[in-house]
Amino acid sequence: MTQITAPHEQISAEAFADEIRDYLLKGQGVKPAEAKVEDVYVAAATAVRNHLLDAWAKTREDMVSGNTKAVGYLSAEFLMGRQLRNALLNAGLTEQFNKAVAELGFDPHDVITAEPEPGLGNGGLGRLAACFIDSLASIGVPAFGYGIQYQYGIFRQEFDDKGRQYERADYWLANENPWGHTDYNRDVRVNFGGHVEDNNGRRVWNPDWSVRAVPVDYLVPGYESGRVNTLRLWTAKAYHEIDLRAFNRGEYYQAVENQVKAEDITKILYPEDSTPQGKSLRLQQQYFFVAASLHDAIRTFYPGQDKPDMATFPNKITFQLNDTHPVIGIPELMRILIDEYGYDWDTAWDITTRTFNYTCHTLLPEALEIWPARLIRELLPRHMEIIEQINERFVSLLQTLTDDSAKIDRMRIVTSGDDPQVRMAYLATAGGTHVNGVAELHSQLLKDVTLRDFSDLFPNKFTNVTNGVTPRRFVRLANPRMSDLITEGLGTDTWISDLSKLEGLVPLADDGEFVHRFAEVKRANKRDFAGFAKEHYGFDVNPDTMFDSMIKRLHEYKRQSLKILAVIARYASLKSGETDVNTFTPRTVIFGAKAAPGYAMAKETIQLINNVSRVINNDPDIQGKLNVLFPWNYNIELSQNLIPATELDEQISQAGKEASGTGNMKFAINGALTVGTLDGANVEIRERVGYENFFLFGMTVDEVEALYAEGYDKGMSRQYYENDPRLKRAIDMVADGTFSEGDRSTYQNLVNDWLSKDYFMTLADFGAYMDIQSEIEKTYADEKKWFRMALLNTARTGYFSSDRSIEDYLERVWMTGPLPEDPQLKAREN
Ligand code: AZC
Repeated sequence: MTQITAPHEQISAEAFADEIRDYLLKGQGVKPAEAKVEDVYVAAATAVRNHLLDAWAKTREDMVSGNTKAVGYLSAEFLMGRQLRNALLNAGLTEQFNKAVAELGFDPHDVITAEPEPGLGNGGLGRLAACFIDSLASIGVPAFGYGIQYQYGIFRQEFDDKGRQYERADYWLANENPWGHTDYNRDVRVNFGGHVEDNNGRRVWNPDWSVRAVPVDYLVPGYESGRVNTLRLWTAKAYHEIDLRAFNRGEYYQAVENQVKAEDITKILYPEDSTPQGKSLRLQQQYFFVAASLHDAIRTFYPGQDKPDMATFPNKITFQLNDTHPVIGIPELMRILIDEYGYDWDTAWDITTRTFNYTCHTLLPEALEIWPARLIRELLPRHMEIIEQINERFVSLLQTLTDDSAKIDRMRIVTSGDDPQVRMAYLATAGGTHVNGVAELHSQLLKDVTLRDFSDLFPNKFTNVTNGVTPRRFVRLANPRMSDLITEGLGTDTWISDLSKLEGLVPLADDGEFVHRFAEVKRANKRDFAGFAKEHYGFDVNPDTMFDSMIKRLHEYKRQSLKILAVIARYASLKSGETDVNTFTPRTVIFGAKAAPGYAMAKETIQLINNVSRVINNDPDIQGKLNVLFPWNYNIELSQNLIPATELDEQISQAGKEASGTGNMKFAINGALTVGTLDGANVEIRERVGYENFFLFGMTVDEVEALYAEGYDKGMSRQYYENDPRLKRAIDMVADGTFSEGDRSTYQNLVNDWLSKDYFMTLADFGAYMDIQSEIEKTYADEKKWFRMALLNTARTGYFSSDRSIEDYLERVWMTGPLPEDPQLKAREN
């Protein structure tokens, strides 16, 4: 893609300072001398936003009038992180901002950090959506991100004095939100409940209640592309705010009941990473944002038309279903086409299946959403009828393709029985054109295991798009020192929009001086992180230790417990003198992880990590050589500070469970070495960086399967405990109260699980994990070797840019045709 600099009109720092002064007065009502840093943040954000508005309008105009199919990315989560610095970078205004703010007497860093972080996502899936919309805009693809503006994002995690997690509401909208423009004039009515009637053969849905969907628009500026896309997050409002008669009777709660019911829909992000709960409200959320988005796309592409030619809809926009959360969009589009526009079933089905594609992000069966048919019928009676018909026709189709009735039964979208269930992943697979996994191994396992029957009968539906991460936020912004060094090494900064250029660093791995400077960058980043950790958490971090990080949601399959058991084992051997404190490689082990509030085992693991940290960090025998840090409330800001400082990244999930991982990509690009299993995108990272530059350990998918077949989870783990004294000692310490002030019951669930079930085979992989850690320490002792390996990780992971992922979607899934001409390029040519 053509990239040119100076995308938006360029202004001087003085002019930018004037604009900030102007917004301070007009927006905040203050002069610079009276302004608080929060005022300056709002004013500066407003100024940047205003600079993007022309390009935003132009991008929209080109999208509607152009011939390029647009992309609608439907996602219940967008984990954006703070916006200001990214907007400045992409708009080319960073320097002006720095100078202007300083001129007004403020520290640019303070202004940047005055922004609250919107946490509208749980983890990988939500962050991926945010990376993708950055890349779509940077490549210049006309696109909408569609989602929900939750009033409360992912909970704020805190730890109590026993090291237990507790959750606080994240009221991120407590103050002004200069980025989101609430567009009350473009609201959409979303209906629920009621019943369906027959009217001369036509089905008519008479809903019972409605909610007003109001869009809040966020600008998504591309990096030097001149394009500004839209992230449209819907918020729920009531049509009837207050019942005055009830109020006058003194029934204050009843008076606002409708309002509460409506606004509850977008009140809070479900804080689970995988298992669905709170079913009814969650289904309401899903339908709410998907229905609003589909209507929005129709009115955008057929402005003012009562009877649009919807056969052209799939040529105007293609909708990507980010996991199963938006899959209710399939029956909704069918309903719109049949009930609102009068199309026959076959035409409607053809349009619908050409409009949607589905990305699956999991391999855990429990994470594939399944809705009770009775719940869907209650909330969306017409949709349930349509789903039943889709199911019947699908079963008929299957009967023409196979005689295997057991297989047909397994593939039913609506299960048979007294309490039928709707399998959303199957509905998505049947109702869209393509299905993709998020890393090669994951896509293969989807075909071979999770959706095997479907891939047997519809092999062409399946494809892979390996995930990626945006180099703007996770390299250029997070790691400015390394970015400067890369630019110097390559003699250009074009790698920021074409990360494959990092390959040009490979020869520099044999340039001792360059490798030395690369190591210096890491050391400086470690010192910065030590300062950050002190300031935000009060931790004392010794930058002369190896920084070893494991940051991701807390889940048994990810195996934080493997890491903490290894730490305990190492601690025990230091205590007993088997490992010599004086020659041991000093390490700082850093965890970041939230547990779903109802996930007891995950919470117990958090408590254990915190208490291991307390005991080891305060043990004088260890002399500060081994430290465990667990900063609470892991979020995007913490990741941007920690990733550039990390030397060793832990990606140690049980093989066959992590769909892809994206943290693994961020770390490798930033020059950390990975210790990992052959799981998710680790496989591809290892292939690209070279086997010798990756610390591989543990069982493969096949070995895991073989061990299950032997009955591992029926009590075999105990053998591993009995046979490995290091493991036995570590588990015994957890059981005997070493990390619970003598209380033997605190970690009972964990210990019992390890010794009786251990479904994710932590114990079985323990030996290999300890061995690879020794090898890591040996390698680390040879600094030149380590940083040569680290540099090769950076040089060879350009593939994991989300720009590349988007290019793959364009080619394999969306097939949008040629992109519109780059407006900046055109301007320059003229
Ligand atoms: C995650 C996967 O667990 C992770 O492996 C992957 O990298 C990421 O999606 C992006 O594809 N899945 C989720 O976050 N799932 C949910 C429901 O949050």
